[in-house]
Amino acid sequence: MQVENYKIDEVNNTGISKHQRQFESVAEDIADVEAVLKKLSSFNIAIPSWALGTGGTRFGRFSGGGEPRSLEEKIEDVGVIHALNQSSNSISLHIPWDIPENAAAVKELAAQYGLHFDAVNSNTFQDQSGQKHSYKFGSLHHTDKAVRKQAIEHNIEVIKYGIQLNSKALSVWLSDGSNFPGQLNFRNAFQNTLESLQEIYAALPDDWKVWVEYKPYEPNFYSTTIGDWGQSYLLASKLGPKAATLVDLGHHLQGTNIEQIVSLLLMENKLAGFHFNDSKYGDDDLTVGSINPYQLFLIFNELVEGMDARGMDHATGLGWMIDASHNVKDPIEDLLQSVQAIKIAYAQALIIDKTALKAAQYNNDVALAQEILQQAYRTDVRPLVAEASLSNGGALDPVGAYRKLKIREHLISERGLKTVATGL
Ligand SMILES: [Mn+2]
Repeated sequence: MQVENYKIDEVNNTGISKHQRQFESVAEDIADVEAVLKKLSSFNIAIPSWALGTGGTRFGRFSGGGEPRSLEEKIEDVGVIHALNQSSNSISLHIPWDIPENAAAVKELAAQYGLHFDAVNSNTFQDQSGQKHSYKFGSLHHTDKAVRKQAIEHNIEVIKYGIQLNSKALSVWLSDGSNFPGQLNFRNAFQNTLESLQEIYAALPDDWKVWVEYKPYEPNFYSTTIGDWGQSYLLASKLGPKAATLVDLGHHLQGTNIEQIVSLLLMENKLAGFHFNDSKYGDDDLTVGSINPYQLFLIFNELVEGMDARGMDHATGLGWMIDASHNVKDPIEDLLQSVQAIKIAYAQALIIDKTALKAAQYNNDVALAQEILQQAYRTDVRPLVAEASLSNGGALDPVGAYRKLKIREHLISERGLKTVATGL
C-alpha cells in the first residue's frame, strides 16, 4: 500500500497549532535552528529486511497479522515507514532470507517508495537446506578449508546480489567461536578468519566497503572469534582501507563505554557505522532508546563531535541501520519508535554548546561539563524532530499517524491475519 500525502497532511492538521507553539518555544533558545533542522531532515536510518516481521525467541514466535510474505511486501512496509517519518529511505537485505530474484524489478519497486538499498548482509551462522558443509563449528574461521571456502563463496555471492541493487557495502557478522575451553586454537581461528576475509575483500568493487561486526558472546559462550572492537579493528586494519568496524549497540558486555569505542574508531577512520537497538542484559535487540536513551545521546555526542572533527557529512559519512527484532510489538510501530529515538538523540547532540563544553573540558570544570551535556539532553527536542519531518512531507507523530490511518488493519485485509515473515 502507498500512504498518500494528503492523508498524512490531514492527520498533521489536527495537531499543527499545538506543534507550532511547542516548536517556537524550543527554537527560541537554539543558536542556529535552521542548521539543526537541515541536518535532521537529511538524516536517514536504514531498515533491515528481517525486522518487518515479529521476531522470535528460542522459546517461540507469536506472529502478528498482516506480516510481509515476500521481499516485495517488506519493501512496501519500509515504504510505509518512510512515508510517515521521511527518515528511512533505504532497506538492508539479508541473504538468503531475502534473495532479490529479479533485481531490476525489486529496485524499481523500491524506487516507487523513494527507497534504495543499503548494505547487504551475509549469513554463515545457520545451515541452509542443500548446503554441502555445516557451519556447526564455524564458517570463516573453520579448521577445514572446504568449509571456509563455502563461506567465502557465499559472501562473494552476496556481494554480487548487492551490486545488482546498487548497494555499496557488505556487512559480515560471524557467530564463529567456541563453547568450551580447549575447543579452539585462538590464533589459528583468527588467522583463518583473516585469510577468509582477505579473499572476500579481494572480491569487493572499488567503491564498496566491508563492515566487520563484533559480538562478545552468543551463540558461543566461551569465546567469539570476532568478540570485541579490538579484534574487529585488527582485522579491518590488516584488510585495508575498504574495511571498517561495525558497532552494534547490543554487542557489548554490560557497562561497556560504547561512546569511547565510537570516538576512537572514528578518530582512526575505522568506524563503519551502526546497528542501533537497545538492551537491558545482553543482545536483547529491543527498541532503540527504550532502555537507555542517555547512552544513545552520549554516543551521538561523540559521533557529532568526531564527524565534525573529520569534516564528515553526518547523513552519509557512516552507515546507519536499525538491527532490532522482538516479539511483542507491531514491527512497523517498533521501527517508527526506533527511528524517532535516534533522531531525538541526534538532535540533542546537535544542540550541545560545543564551545562551552570544550572550554569546560580544558579548564577541568567537571561540574560545568556535565551541566552543558545535560542541558542538551534534558531539552525536549521532539518539536525539532517533528518540524524536520513536517518539512519533508512526513508525519508530526509517525506512530500516531500510523494508528489513525489504520495501516495495520489495511495490511491485514490485504495479506491476511496469519502470515509469517522470513527472518529470525
Ligand atoms: Mn547487528
